[in-house]
Amino acid sequence: MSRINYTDSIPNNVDLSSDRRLQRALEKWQPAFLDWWGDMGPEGWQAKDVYLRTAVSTDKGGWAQFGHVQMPDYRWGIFLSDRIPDRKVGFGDHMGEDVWQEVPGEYRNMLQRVIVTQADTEPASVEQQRFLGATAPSLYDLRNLFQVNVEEGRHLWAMVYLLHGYFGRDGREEADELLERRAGNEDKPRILDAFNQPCSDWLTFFCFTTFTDRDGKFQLGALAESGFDPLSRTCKFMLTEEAHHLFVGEKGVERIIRRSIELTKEDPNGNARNLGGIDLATIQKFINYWFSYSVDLFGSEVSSNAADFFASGLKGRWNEGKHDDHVALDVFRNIAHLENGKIVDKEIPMRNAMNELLRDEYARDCAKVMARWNKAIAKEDFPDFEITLPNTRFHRRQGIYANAHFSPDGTPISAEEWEKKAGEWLPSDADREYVKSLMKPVYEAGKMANWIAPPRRGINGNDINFDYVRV
Ligand code: BYC
Ligand code: FE
Ligand code: FE
Repeated sequence: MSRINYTDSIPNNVDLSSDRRLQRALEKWQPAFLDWWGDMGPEGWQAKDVYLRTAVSTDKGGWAQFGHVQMPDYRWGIFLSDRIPDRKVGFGDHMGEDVWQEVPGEYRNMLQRVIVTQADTEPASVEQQRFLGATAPSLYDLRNLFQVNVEEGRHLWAMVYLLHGYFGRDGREEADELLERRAGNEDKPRILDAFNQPCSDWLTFFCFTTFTDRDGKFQLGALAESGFDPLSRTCKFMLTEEAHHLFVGEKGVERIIRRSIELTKEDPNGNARNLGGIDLATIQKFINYWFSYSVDLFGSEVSSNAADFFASGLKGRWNEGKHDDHVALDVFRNIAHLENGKIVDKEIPMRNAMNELLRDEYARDCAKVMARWNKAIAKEDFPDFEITLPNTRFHRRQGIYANAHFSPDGTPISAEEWEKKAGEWLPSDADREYVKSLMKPVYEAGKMANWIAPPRRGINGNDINFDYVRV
């Protein structure tokens, strides 16, 4: 099962050719996808050879094959992790029952909405990143951008397979609409806020792949627990691709930090900007911005939707298997609420707090990234500076903190104080302009833009000066 069939027009490991109707429906969607990719995918690079990895199987280890391909020839397809025999629903009201191979009728709408929401983020991110190829700091980075882009395209395929395969005509209509909404478009925006924010410079790209792709890691992890088996299996394989996106983000920011420190030390006034770098204060602001937009993606702290997702067995917790109690009834957790200007804990039924539980896991993982960045800073022998993660209450537009103001440490503050301080905490227009002014392409193999340190090693055992993209 796990080996992928590349002779079909749509590569797959789901024996697609045995279901002619589904195959035909997907083959009709395929040209629409390719048109969308042509219009909204990486601008200006479609006819260049890019060193990309393609999945050859879904087995652990060694699933990827590397080679130069032009992006429109990338073999997007449908790759699910192997079915686990006798798998049971692992949580919620159906705990212990056989997992579903077809959509359970009573949960059809809910399940479709979750799949559409997940699906919508994938093409959105490609749209947000489509102009970055014009300003890549190196061929190595350019290749990584395109790798992320083609895989987000594949993630769209993963979800469209579910919509076409299990939701009939409604699913096919949703699949069409996924190609019609546009990131940042006022009339037909993408569903979730973070996916309508501009991503027009590389510091933003690396923060996005660190923090927003990391929401993907945790949402996919929760959906990999799903009692709807096809969703679980497809999310499991998506997670293996996701790991590279997180690597690109984390190492990208780290390289900008390292270079920033070098330039700070070199400049007599200790300001990296004087030598064409990005100062650490600005990097911190971008981190604050993307962390806060990404914590919004977990939805409200108190959510009946989340309770329903869990109860129905459609969306579990992170590492559900590690919990002792998989039913989560008659248990509570405290969630900090703002009341009359003060933070007070309130007991919330656990199922209604599922978004917050997942956000906690996410924030813990982000804190580990900060620790690794701070270790890199320490290695550069640069005392007295640490990157910090803002509190999850800071700068929120979703959930129970959305209509109030908090400092980065989570303290409630007045609207006036927010107005005064926001410029110290979040990128100002001038900061964005400055960062944008540095974005000049470097297309010579092995060379790096001045504001970023080289990576420690290349991709797939190749040198840094390998021709990752043939310009
Ligand atoms: N922006 O109870 P609430 C990825 C809506 S990233 C706008 O608070 P719920 C990727 C919500 O939809 C992973 N709207 O939240 C990363 C609801 O609207 P409706 C994406 C928002 O429903 C990088 C209303 O507010 N995957 O893969 O418990 C590159 C109240 O809902 C937002 C998923 O998200 C927001 N930030 O949970 C490429 C997994 N937050 O329904 C790819 C699937 C909430 O009343 N999605 N709303 O009209 C879900 O599980 C849930 O929909 C959410 C929201 C966790 C997002
Ligand atoms: Fe994705
Ligand atoms: Fe991703």
